[in-house]
Formats: sequence, C-alpha cells, structure tokens
Amino acid sequence: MAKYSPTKNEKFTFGLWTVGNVGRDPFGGPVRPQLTPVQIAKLLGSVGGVHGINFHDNDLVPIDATPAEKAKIVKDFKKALADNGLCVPMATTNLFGDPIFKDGAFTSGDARVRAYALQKTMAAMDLGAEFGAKTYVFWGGREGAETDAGKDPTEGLKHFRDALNFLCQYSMQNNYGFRFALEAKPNEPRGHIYLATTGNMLGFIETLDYPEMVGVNPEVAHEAIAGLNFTHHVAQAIDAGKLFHIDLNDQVPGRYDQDFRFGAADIKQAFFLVKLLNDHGYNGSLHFDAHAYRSEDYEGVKDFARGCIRSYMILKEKAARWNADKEIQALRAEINVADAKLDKLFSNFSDDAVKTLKAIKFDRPKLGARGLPYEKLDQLTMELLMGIR
Ligand code: GCO
Ligand code: MN
Ligand code: MN
Repeated sequence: MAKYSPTKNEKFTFGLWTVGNVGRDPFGGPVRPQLTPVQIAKLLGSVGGVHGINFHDNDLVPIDATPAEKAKIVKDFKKALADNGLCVPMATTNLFGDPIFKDGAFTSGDARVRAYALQKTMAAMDLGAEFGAKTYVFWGGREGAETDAGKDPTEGLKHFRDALNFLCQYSMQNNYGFRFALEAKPNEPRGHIYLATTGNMLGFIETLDYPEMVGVNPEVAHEAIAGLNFTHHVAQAIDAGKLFHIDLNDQVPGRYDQDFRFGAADIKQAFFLVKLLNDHGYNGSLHFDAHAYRSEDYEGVKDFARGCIRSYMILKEKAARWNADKEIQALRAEINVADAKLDKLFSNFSDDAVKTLKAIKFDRPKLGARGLPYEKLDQLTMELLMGIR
C-alpha cells in the first residue's frame, strides 16, 4: 500500500451513505447491519488515506429527530471526526427519500412541496456549514418525470432556477461561502431526470442569477448510464472553470445504476479521467460515490474503500509514466502538428487574417493521406495499463 498511499494533494472522500450502504436492492433487503455515523467515521479512519466524509442531512440526523436528539448526534459525530482525523468538505440534502418528493422537490408541480424543499435545504445548509463544508451538492434524483403528461418541463426548469437563486442568496446572507455543485443523472430513480447530463447543467448554470457560485459535480456512472464519454464531460467542466467536485465510481453502460468501486468496470476510461484531472491540476475533493458489492461484510467494505483509493493512485502513477514515455509522446507529437503562425490566424480575427487564410494553398490530398498512428499509440497505452510498460 505504501507505494500508492495518497499524498496531501488527494482529498479522497466517502459519503455516510456509501460506506454505510447496507446492500438493499429492489430484489432483496439489507445484507449488512446499519452502522451509526460514529461507526462509519471509525471505519473510514481505519481504512487509511481518507480525507473526509460527506453527508445528506438525513444520513446524519433523521428527518423527524427532535432538537435535543439532533444536538447529541452532531456533538458525537464531531468528536468521531476529530478522533479519526476526518473533515466534512461537502454536504447535501436528501430531496428524494421521503414520499413528499415522489414527484420532485424543487420542480414539483405543488408549490407547497417546493417550499418545503427550500425549507429543508436551508436547514441542511445550516448543518453542513456547522461542519465546515464548503461545497454544497444538488442532485435532483426526483426532479423529473415518467410521463410528460403531467407537467410542462420548462416550468420545472424555472422552478429549479428560482430555488437555486434563492439558496445562493441564503448562503451569502449567512456567509457560508458555499460553492454549489449540480450533479446530473439521466434516470433512476425517475424514468427521466431533468438536466440529464453535465453538459445540460453547464448550460443551465449560465441562466442563474449567481452563476459564479455554481458549478458541477459530474459522476462517472451517470454519463456512462447515458452512454456518453465521461472524460469529455469533465473536460468541458474544466474548460468552463466549473469542476467544483467529482463523484468517482464505475458503471457498465446499459445496466442498472451500479455504483461500482472506482475503476472496476472500465479501467481505460478511468485512466484517461485520472490523467485529465492530474494534467489540469484539479485539486478539489475526489469523492467515491460508490457502494461495496452486496456480497461483502464490513471487512469487505474496507477492502472496497481501499480499492477505490488504490486504483486512483495506481492510475495516477500510470498517467505520470504515460506523460514521461518518450515513444508515446513522440506519437502524440506526430498526431498533433503545431504551427504557431496558423494558430495566430485563428485566434485574432482581422481583415488581414481572412485574406491570409484565403490565400493559403493546402495540399488536401497529402494531408488526407497522412496516416495517424492511433493504433500504435493506443496499444502502447494498453500495454502500459496492462503493466508491461
Ligand atoms: C445517485 C447519486 C447520489 C448523489 C448524492 C449526493 O446516483 O444516487 O449519485 O449518490 O451523488 O445524493 O448528492
Ligand atoms: Mn449516482
Ligand atoms: Mn453521485
């Protein structure tokens, strides 16, 4: 393990709901006993290399807890965090579990449900702020529809926008310093969830009153469920300066929502993701939003948590090796032909640039006939990943 131990640059986090997942699925009940938040903190402390632990309001405080019960839970959990060297970088609201949210929270057609969702989120933000969280995630699991017969989807967007605008102001009013991270998912638990991909979220953010406060929380499995290239979505978020948080796990496309251990399903895509994050100096939380297989007891859950961390660190080392590999870099250079003069023409529009560009004689057949060594490059990448390079 020592060789692949996290450095202070890797802020690995887990959720109370992920390591505390009891293995319930639509076909069977729990296979592991429910741990208390204090027990989960202890478990994560014993894993090693874990930076923090995130929660939904009701992972920590039951929805119907009395103020006295809440105070005790908060006190005990703060002590458990300190005892195990953990912090809470991110908090979020459970806006999907209670039956009141069965047809949406912020996008519900019922104004009373929308108002309750706001009230619940303000309380959850208070709780997150009390633990020092600086990132606040919005995952709208129930914000969607099975049929569009009931609601105009543009109304849902308006309601969601109003809620976020209100909550941005609430954060500012209280000096919480939250950055909001919107998490897209195409489906599950709803048949269709609004704003289905990270790209949708990026477009939507620009329509908000405080876009600078709002970014995204992309999740590997969610773009994979949609059959999309996750790394490209993360790249767009990086390009827009909006990668505020990331949920790492794995998923076989076309299957149920699997939440596998990071790297468990598609090691190549995980490699390009880790490489992208490191090439661009991402230094936010690396949150494993994944569950241990249902076959596991809590020793297995620790194996799962260590596996997530270890795979990330191994892929990080592979990415550095890939970047330093002379043969690989030579092939990259062959594919990507640089020409400072031409690039300058693109970046500065002017009459001259147009004239120059129009006058250039390109050898189209020659450029078209040029072989690009992707086969070789990809095979070298595979050999590096397979451990013989
Ligand atoms: C899912 C989501 C959730 C969210 C969580 C934090 O598929 O259920 O990924 O795990 O990430 O609610 O907002
Ligand atoms: Mn998910
Ligand atoms: Mn998630």
